Amino acid sequence: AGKTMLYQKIFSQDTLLMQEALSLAAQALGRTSPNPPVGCVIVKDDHVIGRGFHPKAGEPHAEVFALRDAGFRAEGATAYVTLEPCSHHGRTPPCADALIAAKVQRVVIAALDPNPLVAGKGVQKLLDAGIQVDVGVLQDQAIVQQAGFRTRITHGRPRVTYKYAQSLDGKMASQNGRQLWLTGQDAKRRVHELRNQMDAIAVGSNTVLSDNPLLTTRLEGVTGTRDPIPVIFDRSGRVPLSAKAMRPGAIVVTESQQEYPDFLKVIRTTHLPDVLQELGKQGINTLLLEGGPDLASAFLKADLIDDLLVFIAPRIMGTGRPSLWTELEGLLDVQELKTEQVGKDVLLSARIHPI
Ligand code: AOF
Ligand code: ZN
Repeated sequence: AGKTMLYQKIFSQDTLLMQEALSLAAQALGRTSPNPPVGCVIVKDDHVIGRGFHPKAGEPHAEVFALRDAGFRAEGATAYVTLEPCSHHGRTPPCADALIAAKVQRVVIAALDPNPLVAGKGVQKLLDAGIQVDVGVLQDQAIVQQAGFRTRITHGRPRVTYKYAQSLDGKMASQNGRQLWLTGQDAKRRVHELRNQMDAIAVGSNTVLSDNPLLTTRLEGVTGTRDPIPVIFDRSGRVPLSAKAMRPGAIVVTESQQEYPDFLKVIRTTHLPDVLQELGKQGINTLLLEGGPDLASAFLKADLIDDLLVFIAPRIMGTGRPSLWTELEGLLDVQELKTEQVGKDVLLSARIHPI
């Protein structure tokens, strides 16, 4: 019994410290692409002596910030990292080498790095240097946090989350196709929190032409927010440059041969698998699909929706257009269906593709 209790104590301490590393990583969600969000905590004699997270691609990795914070005290300490320390020379030197040089005694890792440049080689480097390595603490949470990066590394495209709101009777827009605002303030805030963490946001030309959306992050009382990159699906080039979403850095996806100013990026195909591969090449890890039922149905038909976030408003619309209308062969089962109350609305989340 004594042994079991000791094990549980150590185990729960690992969990708690990895939780802190995950919270650090979360501060940079939506800011690190094409890199993953990563957090690191360095612990000695039950005290946290160093904290760090990867703030942005090109900047040092999480481990380096945490080691700098800990200084010489890192010798003999334990490092908790949410992703396997890298073993390669990328924009920065290998973190595994930095941990070895700092003489840490043990490294606890939440999840291995799927990047073929790393993929187990980081762990091997640490083991070869005589460091104790434990992998898998809060692995599921880490994988969810790194979902976009992991999808891009393994499939070459961003992870796609289709977010929409529907009435209690499953309608999204009125009969004439106009989108109505269905949900309450809390849901709206949640959507802006989401935009703050997603790399890019996809909309169709119908949405842009009828609503002229800003597609920015607006969170009252929150500083340091950032806007996702608009990805405007405009097959025949109908959206005018005066549309608010056509801001510098926006991506236009079109079959039209018209010229666009240099402040826009243009993808000259609307074949969805190709478009998404191109977005992946541009380093986009996460794509929030907000585009209305036409665009979303095309994504679904191409099997390119990974996750669903569905706000259900406590209102009935009667006649109207459903949120998805594409023809499927049989039923499409989703995984991990969860519910959450958000103000007066209900938020359903589900995965179509596992991470
Ligand atoms: C880590 N710690 O905090 C992050 C890692 O070009 P670089 O040098 O920034 O390397 C990017 C790759 O490093 C990225 O694709 C992923 O495999 C890993 N990210 N690794 O040890 C970190 N952000
Ligand atoms: Zn690294």
